[in-house]
Amino acid sequence: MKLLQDINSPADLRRLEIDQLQEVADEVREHILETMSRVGGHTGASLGAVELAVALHYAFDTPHDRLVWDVGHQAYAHKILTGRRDQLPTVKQYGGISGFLRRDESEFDTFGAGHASTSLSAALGMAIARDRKQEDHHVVALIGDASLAGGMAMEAINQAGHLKTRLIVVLNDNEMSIAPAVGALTGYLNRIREAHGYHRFKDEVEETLRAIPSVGERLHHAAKTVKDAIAAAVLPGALVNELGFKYIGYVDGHNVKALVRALHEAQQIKDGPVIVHALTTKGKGHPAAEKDYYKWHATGPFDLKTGTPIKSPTKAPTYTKVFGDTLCELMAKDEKIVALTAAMPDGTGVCEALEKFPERSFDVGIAEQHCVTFAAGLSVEGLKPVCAIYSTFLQRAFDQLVHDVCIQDLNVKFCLDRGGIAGGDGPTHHGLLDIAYLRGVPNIILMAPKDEGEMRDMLFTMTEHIGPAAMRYPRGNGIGAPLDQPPQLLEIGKAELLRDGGEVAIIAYGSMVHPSLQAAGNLAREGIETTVVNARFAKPLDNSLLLALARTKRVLVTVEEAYLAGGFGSAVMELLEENGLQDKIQVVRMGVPDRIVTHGDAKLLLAKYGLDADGIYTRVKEAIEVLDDRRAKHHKVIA
Ligand SMILES: Cc1ncc(C[n+]2csc(CCOP(=O)(O)OP(=O)(O)O)c2C)c(N)n1
Repeated sequence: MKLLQDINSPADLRRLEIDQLQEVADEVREHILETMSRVGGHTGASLGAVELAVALHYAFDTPHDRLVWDVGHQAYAHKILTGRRDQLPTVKQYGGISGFLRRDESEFDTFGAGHASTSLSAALGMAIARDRKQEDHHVVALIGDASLAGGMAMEAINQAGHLKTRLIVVLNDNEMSIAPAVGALTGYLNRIREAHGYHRFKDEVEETLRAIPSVGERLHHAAKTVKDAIAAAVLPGALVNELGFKYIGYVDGHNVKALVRALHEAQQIKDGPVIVHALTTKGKGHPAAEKDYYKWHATGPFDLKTGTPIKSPTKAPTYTKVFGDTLCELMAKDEKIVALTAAMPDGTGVCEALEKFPERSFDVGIAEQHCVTFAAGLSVEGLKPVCAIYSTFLQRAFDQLVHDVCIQDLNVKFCLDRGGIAGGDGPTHHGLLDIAYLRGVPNIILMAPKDEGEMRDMLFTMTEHIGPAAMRYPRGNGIGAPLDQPPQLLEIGKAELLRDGGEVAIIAYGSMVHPSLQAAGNLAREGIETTVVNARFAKPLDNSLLLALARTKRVLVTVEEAYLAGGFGSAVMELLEENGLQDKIQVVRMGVPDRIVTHGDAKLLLAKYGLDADGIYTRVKEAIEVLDDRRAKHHKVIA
């Protein structure tokens, strides 16, 4: 690290000569590669945006000029250049720096991110605010080609073009989402890339014509009209100009000098928005990453030389994998099932269905809202769409879920991966709200399996049920449940009594069932019996079992990997209140309190909120102590 060691802020970078920037970029790339090989992270995405980060911080007076990153997963170089170089090894870890952008982490993170396609709207808002306050800084948004196709980004382009606001959009075009980018916009951007040949041809023709003595200039002029017609057909002007954007491009996104030049050019455009189109390669700088950039979007630790992943010992399959396999198993038997993902084929396990059943599997791109209403359309015509969307990303499509699916009681299934604490990805990616945001919607049924084996049963049950249904399951590995039985049909709204006895009943939902059983086992070893129920459904609840327990036990402990407000425990309390039992029984609700949960190892975070066997054990013991105290006081009074 010759230059980088002295760069502690973009101001240091800006003191360098432009000719030194490529060296800085190389050092940044090396630092990212070396660090990611040890700790893992969004390696490929960040390697592709190194020169962009260097050029942006060089050409703009950040943080005075506002730089807004879309998603933020590709911003490691930005972090390195803005004072977080030495903290990079802590990325995504508890107490370390975020894997995305956070306003409270750095003044250079002008807008928090994690979900895609937000940067243009936020940047446009900042630009309008600047104009209102009569200030004079630049506002720059950097967005990937897949995120540009997201609905919000399109809506922002529409407004920016209409308002003619001074705004600079830098397009980081690598032809990739996490998976290969899909959709018509991708085709359009490809056409621009393909126009590379046209650019060269155009320059060559111009030179040749000019070179003809005496008539050269005239011929050149005549050819211009023809050339413009070709340009309008091939180049981005047709779309971009009509939407009110100026276009600069395309630029080699790994040539810092060329990028700086293009950004300086963009700074001159004061009368409206401009788009700088940079072509980049995901995973740039590591042969393995450049070759297999799909897998390298994000990585775990890897061998720095070969790029081979350093694998942890094999564990039980992930919920995602079991979901993907079971979905294919069911699709083979039921031709009406359609598999849908919104740009997360691998993340959700839908990749297998896309391969095996390409005619009825769809990756709709970063378009969760569209995905849900598209599914509603499919279901109106008698198909059974299964939307596999992370819990956190389904938040985007809440109105579609209510307005298009549930009000019409349509047969759409929602499979919510990462339902619970997502771990290193942090606050923007935890799926802690789905129970609360889904529970109040009429017609939908909600379920969560206790393990990956029961997940198979639930997926089958959902596809057989007529009407909207959602299943949530956690990130990561299952518990090693047997997977060899054909999926069984479950009775809707029926819980499973796993253990009976004592004065306390633990009612656990989904991922919390096994820790509850462990806690009950530990209590039993001390001679304390507890009842454990696998709730299976948050809606409808198993009213008869829950009410019977409320009448016979002294304490109900509800446990869920979700926000307490509006969650599963709230549903149980509502049931008790509706049946006049609220004063009859003590309820202890365990879950995540009303605060933002940071990033870090999921196990550690769960333990922090008492959502593991030890935490449940402790809460039950506390509840029993309260009971004993009360009993002792009661006896004293009687004596
Ligand atoms: C609303 C939403 N859906 C899905 C994702 C998951 N996701 C993170 S990065 C990414 C791909 C982004 O592609 P692009 O914008 O082209 O950037 P690149 O990674 O190629 O640099 C996706 C789908 C997300 N962050 N937000």
